Amino acid sequence: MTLRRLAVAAVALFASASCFAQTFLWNTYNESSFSDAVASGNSVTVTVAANSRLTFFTTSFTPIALTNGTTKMVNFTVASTGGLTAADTTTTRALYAGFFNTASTTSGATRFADDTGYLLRWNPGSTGNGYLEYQERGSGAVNSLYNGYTAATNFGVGSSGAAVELLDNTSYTFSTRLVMSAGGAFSFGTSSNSTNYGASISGLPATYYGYTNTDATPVSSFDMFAVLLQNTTGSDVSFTLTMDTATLVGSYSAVPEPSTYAALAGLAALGLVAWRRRRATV
Ligand SMILES: [Ca+2]
Ligand SMILES: [Ca+2]
Repeated sequence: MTLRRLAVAAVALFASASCFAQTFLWNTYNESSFSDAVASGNSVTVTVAANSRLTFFTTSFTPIALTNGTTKMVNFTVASTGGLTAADTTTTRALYAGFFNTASTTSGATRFADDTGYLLRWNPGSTGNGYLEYQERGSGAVNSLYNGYTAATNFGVGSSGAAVELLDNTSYTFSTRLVMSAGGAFSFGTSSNSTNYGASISGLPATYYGYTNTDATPVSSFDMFAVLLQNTTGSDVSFTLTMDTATLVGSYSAVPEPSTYAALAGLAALGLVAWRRRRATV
């Protein structure tokens, strides 16, 4: 390899570092205690004990800061060997996902108490037809991402709102659109159509598209992403969450290890210096 090619390759490697360095560190909370750094990577699987709820969350990414007039997409896929089908339709909801602001407290046994944000819930419904709803969490709430919210509001689904229950052993891809209007109001999407929805779920017989009304007093920065699974069965279940990196790039990026950047920057600098010296002597 010529020195020039080495320099070009080094620069390209450095430029792409923020794209491939999507290393999420995952933690769990079982409503009584935290387990930190239980898994890492874009696709992870955890065990949810029988008749329990597990919160599965990460803070290892550059915060999503929604300035006025911006939209951010976050996509992820979930599957569970149990806990989704025939969930308790009167007192519990099977699957939740949320975007939160940690108030810069991300460790300790009461770290959730000061968190704010939004929680989406796939509600299995009382008639067998599930739907998406959301709630806003206020600060000073109890130390659980399951509690401490405003009343739930159904997502608007227009005329395309037919939905069914989520099933066990099936992969569902959630696509979420976080919108901050020019005037500073937050919403999940602006319409239930396929291009402006706030949340869609594919994997159902028909893709679900929904959106929320605007929140004029929004949470505008999110530094924690969480998924909660309610295992309503009497057996432990396996739950897998996969982040869609293709969509995360450009929305927000995980933070590479500082040593990675330092090494790549050093390699790029050395390559450029060598190339310039070689050119100067030709
Ligand atoms: Ca906190
Ligand atoms: Ca609000």
